[in-house]
Amino acid sequence: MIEEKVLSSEVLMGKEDKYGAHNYHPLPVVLSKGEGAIVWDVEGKQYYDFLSAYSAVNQGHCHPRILDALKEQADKLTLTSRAFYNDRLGIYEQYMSEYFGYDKILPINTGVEAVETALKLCRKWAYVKKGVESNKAKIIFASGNFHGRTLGVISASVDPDSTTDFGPYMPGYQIIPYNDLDALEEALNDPNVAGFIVEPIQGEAGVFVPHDGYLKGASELCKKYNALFIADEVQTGIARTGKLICCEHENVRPDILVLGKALSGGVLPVSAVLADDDIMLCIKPGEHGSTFGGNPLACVVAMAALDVIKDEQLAQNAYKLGTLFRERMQVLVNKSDLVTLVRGRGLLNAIVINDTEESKTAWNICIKLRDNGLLAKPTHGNIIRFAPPLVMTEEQILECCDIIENTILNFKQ
Ligand code: IF1
Repeated sequence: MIEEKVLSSEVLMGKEDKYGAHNYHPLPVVLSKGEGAIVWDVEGKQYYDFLSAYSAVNQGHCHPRILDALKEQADKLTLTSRAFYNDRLGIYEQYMSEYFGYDKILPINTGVEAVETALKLCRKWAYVKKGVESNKAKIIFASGNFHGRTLGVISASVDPDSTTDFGPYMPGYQIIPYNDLDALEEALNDPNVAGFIVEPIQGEAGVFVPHDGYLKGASELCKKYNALFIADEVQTGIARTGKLICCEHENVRPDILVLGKALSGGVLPVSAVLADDDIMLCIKPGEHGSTFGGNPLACVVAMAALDVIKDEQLAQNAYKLGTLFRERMQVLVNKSDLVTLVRGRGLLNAIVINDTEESKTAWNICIKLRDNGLLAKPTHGNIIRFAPPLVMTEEQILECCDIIENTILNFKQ
């Protein structure tokens, strides 16, 4: 056990550099405490968290109701494996079925595991129900997607950082342009197509919001061609965009719904795939699973996390504060040559910096934002994503708008 004396940010970053894989390039800040929308570094400086662990702490850091649920269950039973039943899973499954309006849930752990589960379920449905010839099932993806880091999903990526030197790739995939219903209809016109998976807003790609009607159109085209519409709501779900799930903005009900991240309020990995019986029951006992999937700890944490979403009306808050935030950012766009546009829904937003993807401008702006007490990080080069916890108050979001505006207006390379 390493002695618990307080180590400086420099020492701790040095340890990560020396002993940790170099698969990240974090902003140079070392966090040690979080509460609500605020985090503190090891030197005690406080920041507004405008990334929310990529939308995993929608309920705010260390939400007391979620932690209480975790602590109470941790003293009883944490993991049984699915070799046996446990006294939390059935209750959780009913809770999720009623909360999201699907017959069944397949509980899993990380977002990418849930995406992989959805892809397997979609293929299984294609063979068992649609009658696609064995090993001929095709799944359509949107270019610019981010569904996680496994070989199964990077095989659908067009981002060289995700794909270079990780081949060979998964067969049976087709990648079409995002936000293009003609391209989708052309791809769907193939009897081997099992389904289409899409992020209702492409988060990592730079918070790309598709045109109004895209999700509705995509869902209707999938129905027309007897293919499954799969929504990857790992990042856009759980109230992040101002609705419980982002598809609700267009009254779309995905055939398969994929959830993760804030499903646990950022307390531990909990993800889920939801579908109705005619799809979900295509997978039989022994055909899919995971050691931790549906563990009692995850069940109670997720129910508490979703209770918080509902009881604190976080979707409504995200909708209201997101509108306010984009209005303030639009003022900044009009004032500053450095920011060319703002886009997003609810509290999933981004600004585009007026420089090349390869430039360090967005990164350097995030360093200044850090110095001014707000943590954010560029996604793809010149785009800065702003995704604070949904528990923010109006006063806090206005203070953060001031921080962003002052940083941008006083920014010098
Ligand atoms: C990292 C990105 C965001 C996701 C969507 C599935 C997953 C993710 C729409 C997989 C995960 C995370 C992964 C994390 C950073 C973050 C991320 F920058 F990588 F792309 F949010 F945009 N579907 N996104 O956004 O979920 O397996 O990670 O639980 O890899 O650093 P996971």
